[in-house]
Amino acid sequence: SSHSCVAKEGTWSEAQFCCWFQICIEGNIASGKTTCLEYFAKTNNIEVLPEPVSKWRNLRGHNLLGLMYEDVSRWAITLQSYVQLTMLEQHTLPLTAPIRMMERSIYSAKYIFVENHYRSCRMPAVDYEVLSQWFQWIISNVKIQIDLIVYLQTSPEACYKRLRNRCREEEQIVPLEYLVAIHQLYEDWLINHTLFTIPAPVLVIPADHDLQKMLKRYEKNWERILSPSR
Ligand code: DCP
Repeated sequence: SSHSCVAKEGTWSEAQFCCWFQICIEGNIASGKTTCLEYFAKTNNIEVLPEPVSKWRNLRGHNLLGLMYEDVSRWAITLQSYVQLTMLEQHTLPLTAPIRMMERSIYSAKYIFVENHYRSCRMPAVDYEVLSQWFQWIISNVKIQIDLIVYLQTSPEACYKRLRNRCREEEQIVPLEYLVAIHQLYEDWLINHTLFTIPAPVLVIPADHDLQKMLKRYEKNWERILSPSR
């Protein structure tokens, strides 16, 4: 099947989706996921979910992201429980178009970020176990459909430069080593296959290039992303 199915006028209903398809964009912090989503948001019949990071920065006035970077051991569990919830919300929202694209997934939240905090001994084992139990329950009991993972593969150095340039206040204390650790986990998970299972086929897009070149890349990979053979 292809994505050429056209909806009747009016609102979408699931019956109209002969081929609905869900894509997660994965990659390190500041790897360019938002730019990628913005590019595809211009396409007809694609629903792009806004990134929940604004929620993480303001939960009834609490900045969970800021707290986490200030004191990882104390606040990582707090942020990551809320990340897990907001990701679950996104995965289970009713579809409004035949193709859905979202930034990251409940999988990378757990396999990359929680795992990194735990391995670097900044998350107590008890916090890790509680998050793991929640995660296992969720993925065993809730249908989370992912059909394709697009991995924006970057060098940690390129992400570090972008992160410094964009000046998101909470992130200014993030050291290069943190991005190196996240990068390594992503590589082990999606490329080396030495870490956890992969929930969907992976399309790798090298993403160290500047914005213009990246937009060209997306143009070139348009077909492969939106209608991979299956
Ligand atoms: N974060 C986290 N734990 C997660 C997911 C994200 O601590 N499970 C943090 C890392 C960043 C911030 O949240 O400081 C936003 O992360 P993203 O990489 O999702 O968003 P970006 O805006 O950095 O992505 P990009 O620049 O690729 O668009």
